[in-house]
Amino acid sequence: MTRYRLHYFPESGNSYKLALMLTLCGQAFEPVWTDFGGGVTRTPAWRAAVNPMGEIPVLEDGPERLTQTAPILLRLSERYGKFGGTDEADRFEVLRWLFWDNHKLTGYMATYRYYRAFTPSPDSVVQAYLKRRIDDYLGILDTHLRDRAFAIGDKPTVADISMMAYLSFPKNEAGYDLPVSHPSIAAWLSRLAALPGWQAPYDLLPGQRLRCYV
Ligand SMILES: N[C@@H](CCC(=O)N[C@@H](CS)C(=O)NCC(=O)O)C(=O)O
Repeated sequence: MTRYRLHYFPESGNSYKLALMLTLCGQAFEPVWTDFGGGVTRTPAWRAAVNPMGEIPVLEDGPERLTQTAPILLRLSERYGKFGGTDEADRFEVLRWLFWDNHKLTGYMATYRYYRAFTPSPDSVVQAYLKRRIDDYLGILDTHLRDRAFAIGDKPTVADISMMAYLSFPKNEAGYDLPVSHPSIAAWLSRLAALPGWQAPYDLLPGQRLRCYV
């Protein structure tokens, strides 16, 4: 029996962050598919029983129920001595990029992709607004990665795992052809995908999928 149970849905890049981190640390987890599309995370019963913040993912770590991917990634990094950087300056950078990812890259990419691919009739003005934001963030990341192998120096950290998640889904969903539009990001994704044990999102997160409209 594994100590970890991951409440997830397959399209959730935030769930993929934790599934990938556990896998890269050689840890098994029990997947707990959640009917996000059916609205279960909005119900008072689910919020009372699983996560009062109403969000996926939730990681059960033995008797504890953990939410928010950034602190969970940091806990796992410390526990397994992996992907944490080497010194205090690295750790500051890891936090800096994790905060940026949660607020900007993941925050907008998750919203944009969901709206574009998994919403029946997206409003074109709203979609264009979200795309302008995400274009800016992808540009920032591409520039940062132009002269470094990973987000912080020459070794992968949890900041890479966090930032790569939403960029690792099939390209029709967000609509970016990254090798063409953001070559430094595409090269960085290839380096991460070469890590021993790496798996693609839908391989790590099985089960019933949301209807995709693109
Ligand atoms: N900062 C959170 C974000 C979690 C999140 O936004 N999850 C999405 C699914 S991937 C969600 O449950 N959204 C529900 C909502 O925004 O109402 C984390 O890192 O865990």
